[in-house]
Amino acid sequence: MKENFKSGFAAIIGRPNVGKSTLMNHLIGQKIAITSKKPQTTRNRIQTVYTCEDGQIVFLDTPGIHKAKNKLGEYMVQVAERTLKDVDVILWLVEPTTFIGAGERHIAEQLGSLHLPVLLIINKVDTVDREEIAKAIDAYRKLYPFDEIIPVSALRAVNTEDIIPSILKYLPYGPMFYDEDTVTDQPQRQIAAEIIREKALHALDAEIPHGIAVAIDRMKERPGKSRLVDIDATIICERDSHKGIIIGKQGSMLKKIGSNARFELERMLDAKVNLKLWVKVKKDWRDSDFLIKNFGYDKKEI
Ligand SMILES: Nc1nc2c(ncn2[C@@H]2O[C@H](COP(=O)(O)OP(=O)(O)OP(=O)(O)O)[C@@H](O)[C@H]2O)c(=O)[nH]1
Ligand SMILES: [Mg+2]
Repeated sequence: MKENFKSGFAAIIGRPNVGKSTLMNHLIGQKIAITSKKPQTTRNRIQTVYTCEDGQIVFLDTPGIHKAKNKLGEYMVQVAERTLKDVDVILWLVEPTTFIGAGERHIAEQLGSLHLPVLLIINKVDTVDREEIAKAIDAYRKLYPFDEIIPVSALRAVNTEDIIPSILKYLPYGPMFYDEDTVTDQPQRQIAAEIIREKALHALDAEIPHGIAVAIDRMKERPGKSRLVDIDATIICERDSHKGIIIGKQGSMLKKIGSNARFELERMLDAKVNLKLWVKVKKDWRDSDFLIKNFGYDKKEI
């Protein structure tokens, strides 16, 4: 390890759907956090590790900061806002627009009291022309005294190579927190549940995806020469009518979610996967303290 090795924590924050999880996966070179075009995909803090010759960055991907409409939403916003307090540098991701709304102002206010280095990452520059990027930079410059402003496209890997060196500038000198092979400390069961939830998010329309959770009931490798893992999981939804849609005509929707999830689970586990999915209704679970905790969103662990 180099004598002037740096290490520290970098929070990735921003409004829902701006591309936080896409960027984190891209920077560490592996898909750990699930992503989707629907807002409020990430529900927990997701920790990953990037190690290079010059340092180690522990990334903390967070749920999008939004106006919560239920207890799960409140939990998600708390996760994001508390993450800000224990890091060395903040990456604030935004869309490439000049529109700065109440949501952005709310984030800027919180950052003001922290006195931490803040890098503004203007993401999705592939969707606009150069002029609009320049206008967005100007608009945000007026909002907050950013240490750096980096326009990128996380999806198309444009200009993202500037991010790691910029983060390292603001980290203190220090030893590794994790050994250099570590990519994440998320338990495999949790990643498996998230993969299933992602496939459900992709397959389902409209309001239903927001109201689902996934619980892994069993995940066990069978003894034998060739690797085979049995996974039993339950998709929890909020209404009987949603259950019907998730199962689909003669089970077609559930089959689609299952086969898409199995494909990715097999890649992750490097084993054959025997996946069984069930669907259960827990009425308005997102407003029950007991149930949200039960499905892995525990306020005490924030
Ligand atoms: N065109 C374009 N789309 C992007 C880019 N980065 C992310 N996206 C898309 O934006 C959508 C949201 O991405 P996520 O990474 O899930 O966003 P997020 O900020 O983590 O969202 P939440 O977890 O809901 O807060 C997905 O459909 C991504 O493919 C980009 O650079 N360009
Ligand atoms: Mg996300």
